[in-house]
Amino acid sequence: MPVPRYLSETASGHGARVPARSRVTTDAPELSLNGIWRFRLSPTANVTDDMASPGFDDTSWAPMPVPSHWVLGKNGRFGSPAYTNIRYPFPVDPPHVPDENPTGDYRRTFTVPEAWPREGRTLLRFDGVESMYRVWLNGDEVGVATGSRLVQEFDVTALVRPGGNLIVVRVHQWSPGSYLEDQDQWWLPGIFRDVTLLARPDDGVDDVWLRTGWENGAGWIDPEITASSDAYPVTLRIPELNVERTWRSPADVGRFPVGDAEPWTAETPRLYTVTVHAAGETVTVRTGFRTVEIVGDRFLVNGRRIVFHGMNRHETHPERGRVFDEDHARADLAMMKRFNVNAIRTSHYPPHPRLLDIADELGFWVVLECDLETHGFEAGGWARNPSDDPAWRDAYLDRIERTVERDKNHPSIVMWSLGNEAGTGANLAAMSASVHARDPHRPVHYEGDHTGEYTDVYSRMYASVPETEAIGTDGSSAPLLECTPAQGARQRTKPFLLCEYAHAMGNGPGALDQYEAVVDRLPRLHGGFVWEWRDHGILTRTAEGVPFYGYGGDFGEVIHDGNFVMDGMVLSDGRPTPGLHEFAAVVQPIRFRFDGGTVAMENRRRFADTADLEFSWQIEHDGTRVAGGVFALDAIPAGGTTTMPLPGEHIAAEGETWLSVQAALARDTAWAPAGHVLARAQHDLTAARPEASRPRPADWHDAGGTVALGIGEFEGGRLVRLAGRAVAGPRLELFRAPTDNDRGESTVNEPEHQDSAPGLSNAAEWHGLGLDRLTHRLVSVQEAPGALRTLTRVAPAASLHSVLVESVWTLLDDGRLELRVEVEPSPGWPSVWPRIGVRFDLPDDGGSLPEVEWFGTGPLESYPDSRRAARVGRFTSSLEDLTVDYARPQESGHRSDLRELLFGPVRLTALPDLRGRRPGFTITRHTPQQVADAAHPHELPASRTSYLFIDAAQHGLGSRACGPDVWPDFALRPEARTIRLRFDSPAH
Ligand code: IPT
Repeated sequence: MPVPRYLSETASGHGARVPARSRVTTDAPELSLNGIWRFRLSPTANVTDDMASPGFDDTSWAPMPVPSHWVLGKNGRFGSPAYTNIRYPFPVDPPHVPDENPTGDYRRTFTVPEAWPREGRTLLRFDGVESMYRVWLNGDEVGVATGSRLVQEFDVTALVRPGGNLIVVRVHQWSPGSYLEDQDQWWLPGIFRDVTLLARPDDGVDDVWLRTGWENGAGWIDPEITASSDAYPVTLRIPELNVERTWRSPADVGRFPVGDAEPWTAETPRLYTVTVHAAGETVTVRTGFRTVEIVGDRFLVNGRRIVFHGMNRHETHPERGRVFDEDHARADLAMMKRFNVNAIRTSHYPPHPRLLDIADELGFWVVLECDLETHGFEAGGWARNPSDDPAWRDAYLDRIERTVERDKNHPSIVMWSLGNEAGTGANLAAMSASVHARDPHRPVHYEGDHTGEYTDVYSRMYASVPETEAIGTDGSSAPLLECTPAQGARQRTKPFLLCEYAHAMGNGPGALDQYEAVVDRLPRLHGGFVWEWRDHGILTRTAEGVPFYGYGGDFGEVIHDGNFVMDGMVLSDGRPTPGLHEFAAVVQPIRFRFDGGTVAMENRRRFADTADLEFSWQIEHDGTRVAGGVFALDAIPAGGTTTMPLPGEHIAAEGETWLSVQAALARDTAWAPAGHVLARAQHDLTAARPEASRPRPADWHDAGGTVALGIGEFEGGRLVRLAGRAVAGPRLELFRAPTDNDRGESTVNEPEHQDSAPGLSNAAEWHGLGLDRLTHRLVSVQEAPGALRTLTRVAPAASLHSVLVESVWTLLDDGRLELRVEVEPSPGWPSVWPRIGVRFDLPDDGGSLPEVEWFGTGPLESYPDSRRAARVGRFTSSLEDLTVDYARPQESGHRSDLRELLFGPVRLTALPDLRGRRPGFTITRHTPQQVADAAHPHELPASRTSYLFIDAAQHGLGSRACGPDVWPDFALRPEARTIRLRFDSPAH
């Protein structure tokens, strides 16, 4: 039984395939074939097709929902999901795939209703099947198709019968099409989108394209209607605008003005319902009026330059995989709006068609990408890459045609993208030409066209901040990737965007604000799309039944790419990460500037004024609100600034005084309730006052026994109790559980980045130096009246490098206990350090886990290059919520600039050092060494101890998992540091 011929052909299909057309709402009959089908899985493609015949007995087959992926939800009964990033999970032997090719057969019967029209055609539509499938109806073959995330219709008029029908679909996991679908995601075979039977009246509207524009303050429509002459007269109506146009024949159809229309933009997503009525069918389209154009190096919508504050969005769900769920998708996009996201790149394939309706409605700039990636050829220098092989040309053209035709009516789509990481070549150029011929009103994007031969915008991924800046700078002759000087000059004549940047894997990304700053300054730069929106974790269970989100390698894959599939701004369970909060703060639509007694409020939106927002202020003394109010101001026009006087007379004599201002939604929207804060800023009003310094006690003498100082008890120089509670410490800690960025080996380093060796991760350096395994030697313990001092030498095994730590405890006149820690590294430590801090161990007091209260920054974690979302205030949190469950455990929970921390009976006050730097704190249930050893959250050992870290400094985050390392200003190099803390017990 040889495998079928189509499994080694580059063609996109055979049989009764019909050309792609727009997805619109119609009153022509439709019958959904979603539901439970019967299913059988074969391990190879060498199987007879006797199951296609009506007489075949499928009673032993299993039930299988359509849409679904057969590898999900059945505990491995039908195979498992598999994750690879770039590598093909089969031999690179195009266009062939192995005979070991999981093949799923689907069967079901359905009844064509009595009322189904006898006239006209009947089509069978598949919205998405991975990766190649062959269809039979009532025993006869209908056709074969491929293109997993692309719609395909077949003409089944001659095969469908009134009453009962049998449909059989054979799906192969691997096919020639798989070579074109090497996206960085799970391989998930099956019929995963809808299957629908469609009645097509002969006098209906086979296709409609409402090309619209908005110019000089008015809208227009230039319709293209595909219908037979029997369909005429055709009438187009927009009831809301009192528009009605009737055309007697195809020749009459043409462009006309729609004077009273309001424009559509992502900020003002004004949609109009349009009906197109023909003799045999009425279709409905939601349209918007907007014009996209490129003028010089500016990307304009309705005449104004736009900036993409975007996300790369894959279709992913922890239980359903890529199966669409409208509520989930709407919630996803509503969350994007709440976090100031204004653009989506549909990486790396067309989403379910409904997603675009939601994008039109909520308002996003969409870059709609074709289902195309051949990344696995890169390792071989792109040899045999289909993108430049004439044998694949038709397949490429077929893919882009199906992409554009289905979605061409959506106002949200402002650009077509040919695909992702497919090298370069003639077939991509041909795709671009076909889009230009078909839709001259939308530019073509493709990142891999580095020299700019066939695309309209210059696009890059993971360019560093200096490189991005150089791209945007007039007159800069800095060389551009793979470009000759002439090609570089051409690229600099185009609008620029980062189709991927700020790789959001694990804890990070850093430097979002640095990118925003250059985009803000250089108008050629049009922002970008964070990689990526969501982690792709798949909900699974350990052998003991403990649920967790699986990543590559958790499903027995032969080759896999680990947790590289967990690089989202949103965790698998839907929780936004601190990185997403940072993004929202960096791109916030209102910018505040404090100057003397005023605050200037700038509306950074391009189209919308601020009539939807309420601006307010409040003043806090040491984190407690003492005054507040609403600013009475008129709507600030798009791009405008309003300046208001600051409320003045609330500055406290003691402690800190902070003014906070914010802009919040005045009314409910489709994506957030009234009161949702879109932008905020703070201003320090604290009155300057000198800090009284303490004399250092003299008369030290050696000591060692039990010592009591205020609320502190010491044994042999070591702290053992604070306010009666068991405590151990302080102990120097230089290690943090490496973040995914710390583990990154990316060499996208600018010459400025001298801190890490190319190709060697920070984590590897830290382990090599032994920062994770420091040993301690108590050198001396000394006492003086009201004071205790220890000197400790800290160093890793086999190392000449060391750190001297002096801890001085002093009882102050007011009864508080002060600790001063001096950290002094020996000279010559190489590499950056993860942190410089001390650890206190707090074994459980037998009670429940404490709530923690602090005055400092919050509410979430922050790091030197990611702290725009952190504000000064008083916060409380459960211990559990202080850290983030990244899919792979790693450093988390550092809160910068601590002033005061309350845990149990103890109050800790943190003082600034001589340069005004305050320490940050972390409280977790695990040491960094334990966290570094766990591959999943459930692997962390049960713990009965809380660990408090007070860090004089932490290394930045960067995005080196795939992109630039930590910017030098935020890199932590070995250096002497001082930590000063005071302890008391408010209850005592
Ligand atoms: C880039 C891919 O385009 C994207 O799909 C994803 O894999 C991302 O990287 C990393 O998560 S390609 C990369 C090699 C620059």
